[in-house]
Amino acid sequence: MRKTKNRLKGHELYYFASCPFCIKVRLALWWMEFELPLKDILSSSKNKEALLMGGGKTQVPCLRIEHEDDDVQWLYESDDIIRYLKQQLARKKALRED
Ligand SMILES: N[C@@H](CCC(=O)N[C@@H](CS)C(=O)NCC(=O)O)C(=O)O
Repeated sequence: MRKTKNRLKGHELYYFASCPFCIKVRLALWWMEFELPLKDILSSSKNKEALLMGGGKTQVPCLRIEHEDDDVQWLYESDDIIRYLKQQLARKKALRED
């Protein structure tokens, strides 16, 4: 297994282990070598409550994104999350090449 290199600050992934859409997103995270806190909503009612209160529904996967202006975004839909992660990876690569 490759070593995790890219720490995603201000991001959390709400998920549960057997959810296929969550597995898809976690695989993408692994491929992109991103590291971020994982919030299991089945093993923790506190995590489930935070997702419901913040995002408005308990659907997973959901990526909580804390923007630099402290605005918080709750991004649902595995395809949208993966698209966002790809953008972040491209951004990080561009910054490294500067
Ligand atoms: N289209 C969504 C489907 C996500 C989905 O169906 N998640 C299920 C778990 S596998 C879920 O959270 N269901 C419970 C709910 O919607 O509250 C995606 O691609 O992320």
